[in-house]
Amino acid sequence: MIDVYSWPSSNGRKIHIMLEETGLPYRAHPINLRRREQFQPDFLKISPNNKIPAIVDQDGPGGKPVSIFESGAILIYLARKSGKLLPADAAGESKVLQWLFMQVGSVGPMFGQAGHFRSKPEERGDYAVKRFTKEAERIYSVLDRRLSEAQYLADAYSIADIATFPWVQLPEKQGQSLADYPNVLRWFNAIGARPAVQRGIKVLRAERERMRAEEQAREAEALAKAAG
Ligand SMILES: N[C@@H](CCC(=O)N[C@@H](CS)C(=O)NCC(=O)O)C(=O)O
Repeated sequence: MIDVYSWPSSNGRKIHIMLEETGLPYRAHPINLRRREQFQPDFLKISPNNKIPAIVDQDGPGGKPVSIFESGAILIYLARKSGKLLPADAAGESKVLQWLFMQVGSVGPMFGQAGHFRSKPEERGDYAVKRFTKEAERIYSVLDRRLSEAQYLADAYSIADIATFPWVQLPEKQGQSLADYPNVLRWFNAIGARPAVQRGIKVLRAERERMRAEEQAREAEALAKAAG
């Protein structure tokens, strides 16, 4: 059994999709980022960078529990454990890892910064908005060029596609439109149509909605009290 400590954000969804694709048995535990649960001491023990996702495989190497943080490392671990979505030959593996590392090193951080600065430009500055929007545009073009010559980021559907897909779900946050990247759009639709992906993007969503509703109710109660 694999315990996954996560939230339905872009980085969390990669692991939820991977678990659904591989069929490995898992239990999902919400780490509510809005409530800053990523800073709880118990979570820190398995995720030293205080970020989701993290997993504990109760049946790790040698039959012993093992905890893993960093989504790229988790994807590689789950691929090796299941024997799926990462080729065993060195050339095939290297191709997948190149696009996987491009996601964790470029797509995630740059799209994240673009979304962050664009969400409050008046407060966060025009220079940063321009810089990260331009970088997001450049990265979308790199992906589009690659996907104009291949169906998937590597030779076949792999953990590189799973890592990248959730980051392309809200291009408007980075000031982009998939209409401008037809090959990314074709790839995005093909991956989004996979039943395991559809199941994966729903993981922990109900918990997030329930927690949001609770927060809103608490805020409404506090406002009503303050109003007398
Ligand atoms: N490099 C990390 C990034 C993980 C990450 O940024 N997670 C976000 C959610 S998508 C998070 O936990 N944010 C909470 C925080 O920064 O306090 C990975 O790929 O796992």
